[in-house]
Amino acid sequence: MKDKIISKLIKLEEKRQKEGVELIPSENYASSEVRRVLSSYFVNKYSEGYPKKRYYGGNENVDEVEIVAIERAKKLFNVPFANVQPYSGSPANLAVYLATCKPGDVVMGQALTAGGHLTHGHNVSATGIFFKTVQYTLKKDIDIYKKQDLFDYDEIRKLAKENKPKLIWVGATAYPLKFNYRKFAEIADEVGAFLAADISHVAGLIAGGAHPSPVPYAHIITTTTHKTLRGPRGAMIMVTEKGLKKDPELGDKINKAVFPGLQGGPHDNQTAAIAVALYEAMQSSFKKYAAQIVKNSQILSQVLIDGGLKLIGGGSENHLILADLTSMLGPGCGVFAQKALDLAGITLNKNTIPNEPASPFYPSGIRLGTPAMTTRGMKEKEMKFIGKKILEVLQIIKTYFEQQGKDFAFWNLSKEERKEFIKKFDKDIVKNSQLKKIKSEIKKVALKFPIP
Ligand code: DSN
Repeated sequence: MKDKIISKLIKLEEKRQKEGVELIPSENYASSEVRRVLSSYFVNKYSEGYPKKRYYGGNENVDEVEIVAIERAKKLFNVPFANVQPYSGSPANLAVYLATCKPGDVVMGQALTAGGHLTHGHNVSATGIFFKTVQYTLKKDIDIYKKQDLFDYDEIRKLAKENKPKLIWVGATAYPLKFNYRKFAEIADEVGAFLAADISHVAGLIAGGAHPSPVPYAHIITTTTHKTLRGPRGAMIMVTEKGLKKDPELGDKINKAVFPGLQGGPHDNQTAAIAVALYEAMQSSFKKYAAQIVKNSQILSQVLIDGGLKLIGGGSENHLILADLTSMLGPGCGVFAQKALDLAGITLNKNTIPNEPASPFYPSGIRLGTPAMTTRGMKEKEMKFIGKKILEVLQIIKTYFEQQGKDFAFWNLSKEERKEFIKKFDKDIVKNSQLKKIKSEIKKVALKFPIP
């Protein structure tokens, strides 16, 4: 490659990915076929419009690609309509608003701090700026570390009846348990709202039969294609039979919202890669993959619980684990775990926990998951190893905190002191010899499980 700068960065990223353990639950490794298709000649084409109705010529192959992708999506998820053009999850969700609501209409979704997504109506998102949003949270005054449905359906119903939303979202980015789509549908039906299920996180599990499907209950389903579904970055919007019954024009409205409502030319290379990912998800091996993701998540959860960590929902029923670090490190300390684990070659993200005692800027939890490492072939033995290493890293942070004095508590520091303390932590922790040792252990194991 002539561009030495980018070439070097690609090599460094390849090394980082190969030598590390990837636990960000929304990430995965696309197959080499999917990656190859992304750089195919389809990258060069413009094709505004839909199959057989394009604004430019030369789309005879693109048309076939898009038709194949649509048909595979419909078959895999058992729906009568699919649009495969959204550039990614956020524009897909915005298209749903455009198709079902007018600016200023009331919409309802799960609060970001309770595990929801920005595009489900958060006030900094366009969805919260152009629409009147009502946000529901999780149950309060319960033992959130016990396995139980954490949604407060009475409260959600009350909010829906009071505010009469046009659109209700179900789906999250940080919820470790299965969704009861039926209960959300009952509420949406009672107030005449569209129910949109954002299955971005669990789409691969649904496709592989390891999570219930919202198809009988929701009117609209959105999903990214690069998380558990293991495709390229991208998204799809589907309409169910129930959705078409509520509004026979819903598919057309979704199409118009995506193009020309929000987007220009679809990324045809991405559409082709989505088609390949859907083909892969239709194979019987994908069922095994989906089941193994959940199994791995449960094993990893148990190791963390046995090591003294408190997990939201008492463990995991899907691909995702949300751990509360307050009892181990105090409130606001997710950032230290993320940083130290990064140095140890384990990637995950800091995250708010339900009833967050600190703040979204300094969340008290970490979010991790198993889709990526399951793709690399890891199973029970490796999950136990990774869980043990995570606990060791957390212990290193705990010891570091103890060295700051017996009354030290990060969350008691002033705003300025917090920033200074993080800088000091960054400088000190990078020299920690135990972390360096863990990183080499992680690398040794990671290299045994190649990236596709
Ligand atoms: N960024 C995604 C996630 O990590 O869950 C959501 O958009």
